[in-house]
Amino acid sequence: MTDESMNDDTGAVEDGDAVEDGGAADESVAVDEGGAVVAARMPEHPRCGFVALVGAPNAGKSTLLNTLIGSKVSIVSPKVQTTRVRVLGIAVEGDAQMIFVDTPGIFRPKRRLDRAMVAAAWQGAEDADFIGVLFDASRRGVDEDTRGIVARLKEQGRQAILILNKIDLVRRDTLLALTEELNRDGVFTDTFMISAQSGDGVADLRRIIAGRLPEGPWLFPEDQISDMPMRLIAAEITREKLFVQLHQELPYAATVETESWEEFGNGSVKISQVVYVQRESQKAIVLGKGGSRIKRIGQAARTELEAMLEQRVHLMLFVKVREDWENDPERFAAWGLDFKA
Ligand SMILES: Nc1nc2c(ncn2[C@@H]2O[C@H](COP(=O)(O)OP(=O)(O)OP(=O)(O)O)[C@@H](O)[C@H]2O)c(=O)[nH]1
Ligand SMILES: [Mg+2]
Repeated sequence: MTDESMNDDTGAVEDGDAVEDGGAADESVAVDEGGAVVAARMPEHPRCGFVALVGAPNAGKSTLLNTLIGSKVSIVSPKVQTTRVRVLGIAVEGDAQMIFVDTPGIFRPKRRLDRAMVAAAWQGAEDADFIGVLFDASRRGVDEDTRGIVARLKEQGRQAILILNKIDLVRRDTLLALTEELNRDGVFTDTFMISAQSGDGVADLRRIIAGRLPEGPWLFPEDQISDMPMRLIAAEITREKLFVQLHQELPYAATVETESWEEFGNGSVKISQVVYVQRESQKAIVLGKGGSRIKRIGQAARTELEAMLEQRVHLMLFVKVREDWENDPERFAAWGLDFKA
């Protein structure tokens, strides 16, 4: 069965053990009955809220999330449809705890996975106290996907702020024309012009958002920056390296899952992950000559994981063919996506 095919070229050995629970690395939050965080610093008049970042694919939502919280929690790539799941990034500004929700790009879905991603993005917006719509200002004009987002917000009677991103790439007069065009529907209360990459304008954006969140207790400890379990973050990091190092269509045919997570007494950790592809030919591409490609991907992922976890990481990557992973309910469940969306 191609399903079970293992790759030995990577130098990785499977230990054959049952999948370990990576729970040791998962963050948990202590909450009292009212749902508020206990034993954390809490200002006298706390404010707290969910801020959804939505927009067309590639607008820079994940880059902005990372810049807003000052740490990388969401993966970024030059390709569209990088983000597949809803990612939370948490930051404190003054008395306010801002819980930013990075969402998959919103576009016209074709495949089942696309539908689930777009549904997750809208769910993120619906649950939020505050919505920021990102637009890549370096595009030639306003695209259909962004028009659709603005129209739907208008239909729902929801207000949002407009965030024109990538201003490092455009001239000022273009920005003014875009601002005018996108504000015609009266959906946006404010327009911000930023560069998520350089950080230009991001501090102002943060301050304004913090000031507008509703009063309420903080929901996470002050130093927590995400709610994503480490196993998932680790898989996402490897997927980012796949996206960046493999070109053409292949990235969309691949997905990564963390199978086991084993902490050792000497402070190191062994993480085993499976890269699922849809065909044997794709497996060969991911492996590269003599396993050289997967090795480079693994090295890049390990370097980033070590910096993030501040411990030594042994990363084992296996490549398996699973023809229909895109339509496998189990994969969707692992990402928190709705299979029936
Ligand atoms: N020049 C420039 N590039 C940016 C900026 N913000 C993001 N990018 C680049 O735009 C590309 C897409 O960024 P992402 O953050 O992955 O975009 P996204 O909206 O999360 O994309 P999806 O998850 O696919 O919907 C990456 O190559 C980023 O480096 C910016 O302010 N300036
Ligand atoms: Mg993204």
